Amino acid sequence: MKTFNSSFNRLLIVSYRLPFTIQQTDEGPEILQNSGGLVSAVLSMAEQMGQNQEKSATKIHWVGHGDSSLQQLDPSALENDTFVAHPVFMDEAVHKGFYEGFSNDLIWPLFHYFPSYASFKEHDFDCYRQANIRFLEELTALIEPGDLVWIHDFQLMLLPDLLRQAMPDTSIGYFFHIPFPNYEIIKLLPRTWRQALIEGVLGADVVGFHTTDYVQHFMQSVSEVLELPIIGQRVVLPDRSIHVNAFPISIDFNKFNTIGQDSEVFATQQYYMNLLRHNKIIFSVDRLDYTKGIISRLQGYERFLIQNPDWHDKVTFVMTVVPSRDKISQYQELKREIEETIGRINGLFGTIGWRPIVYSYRSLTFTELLALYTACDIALITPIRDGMNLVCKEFVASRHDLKGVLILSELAGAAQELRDAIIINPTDTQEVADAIKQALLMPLAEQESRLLHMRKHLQNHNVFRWSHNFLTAFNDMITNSTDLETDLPIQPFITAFGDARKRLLLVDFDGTLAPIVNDPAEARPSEALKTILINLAENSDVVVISGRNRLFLEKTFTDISVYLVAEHGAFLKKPDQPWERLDLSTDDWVDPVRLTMNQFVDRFPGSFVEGKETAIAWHYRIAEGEDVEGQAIDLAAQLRRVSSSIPLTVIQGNKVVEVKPAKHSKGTVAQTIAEQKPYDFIISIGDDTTDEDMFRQLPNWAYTMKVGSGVSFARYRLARQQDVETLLLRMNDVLIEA
Ligand code: GDG
Repeated sequence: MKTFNSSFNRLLIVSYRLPFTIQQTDEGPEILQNSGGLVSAVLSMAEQMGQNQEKSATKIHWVGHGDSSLQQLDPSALENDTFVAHPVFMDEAVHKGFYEGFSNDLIWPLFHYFPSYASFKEHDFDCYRQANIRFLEELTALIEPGDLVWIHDFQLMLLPDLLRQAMPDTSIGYFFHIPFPNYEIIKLLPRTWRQALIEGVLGADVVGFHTTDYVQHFMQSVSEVLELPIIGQRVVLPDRSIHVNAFPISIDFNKFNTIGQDSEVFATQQYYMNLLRHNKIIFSVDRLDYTKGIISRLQGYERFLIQNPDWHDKVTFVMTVVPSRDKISQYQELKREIEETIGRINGLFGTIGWRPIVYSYRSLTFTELLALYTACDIALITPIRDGMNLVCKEFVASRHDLKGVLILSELAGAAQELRDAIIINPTDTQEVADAIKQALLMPLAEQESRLLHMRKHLQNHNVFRWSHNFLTAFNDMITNSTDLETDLPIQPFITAFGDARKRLLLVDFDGTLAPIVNDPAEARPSEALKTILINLAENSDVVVISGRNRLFLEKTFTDISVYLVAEHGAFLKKPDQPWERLDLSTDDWVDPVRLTMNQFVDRFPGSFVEGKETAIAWHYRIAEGEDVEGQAIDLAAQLRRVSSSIPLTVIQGNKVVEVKPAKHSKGTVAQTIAEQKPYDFIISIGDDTTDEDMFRQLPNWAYTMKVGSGVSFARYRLARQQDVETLLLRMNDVLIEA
């Protein structure tokens, strides 16, 4: 594995928020670094990247939104030993539409599966784009060759592609901190927005999510929205590919483990326990948000109190809600509902000496937070949806005493890792009530064993591992960027090919041997590929199997000793022999089909009809007009109704609708050829729908390969047309070595 510092010069982090607060001191303003997980992770990355470098080179540049007060500051005030802050300023109105509007009122609710809270405003999307462009302007002034730019979160989904367009050689990473929802949710976005957001993210070289579910959802959207091929963890573009994977974020385990034992934390913890008369403590802390499941948590606790009167006066729920966005009516309403519910529960069950819920609406100091993590008997973390949730990980890490129980919602990303928590569904009030009771009664030995498992996991999967894995994915991408994009097990395949005695290669032409071009007459295989085919044909039977007519194929493959199959199997030409016509059907169907197709030529300028000897095709690759794709489907439907004395096949291919007699297909001819000799190695490669007949009709041990995306009968996949050449080259090399 390459080391980080061999690949990158400086690290530039871009996130909506700068992780600093500015404090006025006697010496003037000073930046104070926040101590969040991202900052710790980034600091460790900087250390890894800059082991042998001058200190100034290892400083991390952090680009984030700055409010206008920062504009007055001297730039030197925005730098400390580790960081240089680069505030991005923008017009207040743009910021409002970008942050409060598109980010918080659309993406946040939608991506957390609250579509009814989402507000779709064109103006906000416009502001979102403008704000992303403002970030771009700041970045382009900053970037130097060799820098690694790591962009964070849902506020900056357009930025990776904007940066790729502006500075194509930049190394760009992107990490998404909230859930990526399934395609049914993404589909709610207007087409142009969803396309822009997904294309935006794909500007990066490496894209990270918290869980494999989010990765799958993203990949599904990539394939539905942009129809791009996906091979394993890569999205394949014509000129590069993007590595997409799960990198579950975590915490600085040692920090929480150590501070959990700090004397000030201990004193505060004892103070709380005394105040609460050594009752059992249930603790929760969340930002005020509808995704956090605060109301259903309260309902679960209420149900527990109703069903377990013997626990009254013996348990206290310490619920802290951290103020957030409470100027917005939806959040004000949520706050009111939370406070009413708490008031009702306390009124119903409380006594002069016992408050069932101790509620505060404020932020805790770090010491208070740690004191509550270590004082509580139960951490009750029940979001309705959460990208990861770090609070539950921090609770586990701070429990060096191996006491306490974590109750965790299955809808938090963290539930995929912390399997030894009591996992609940937060909307199931009874399940929450039962989990509270189970936790209160849990024997110490079981608490200890569950915590030990979870702590061991977090010790290994800490925030440093997260950033390390992300950077490693980067290095691997760069090292392997010219690799073949395929899911084929290459080594066994090459060995099988080299060892075979009788080999058959069946290869489609357009989109397989030759790239797709606007004018079909211009399609050509590269000279390098022709040479490979000439070499391969010396030791194997190579068949070019196409829908093209005889003349075109013969002209394209003059002097190459390959078999040619024209018009989807209607004609066969063996090396050095004349053409054989395999299809002898009547042609009473041609005229009505041509007539219908000509009507479409009139409607869509640029499209044309190609008449072959046994087939007829309408090509619309460069056709102009509305919804050509939809109209092509209509044409195919009309053509299926044409009456004829023989059965016909209507093929909807890559920008072409074609009609031919049903009797012959690439499948029938491939099967006939495959049965003529005792082949012990067969490979067939194709990209189009007609190649599916071939994949279906060849023996199931044959290596069938689909080029590009889409459903297929093929066993394997090659991502791009260029991969065909790379694969054939490797096959050729093994024969030369032998
Ligand atoms: C996004 C995703 C994902 C909370 N209250 C207080 C306080 N905190 C600290 C906690 C923790 C952090 O804030 C909250 O962690 P989350 O995991 O909820 O993270 P967010 O940044 O809100 O949200 C989330 C995360 O990104 C990371 O990718 O896990 O799913 O929504 O560190 O300790 N800290 C103090 N007082 C408080 O009252 N001092």
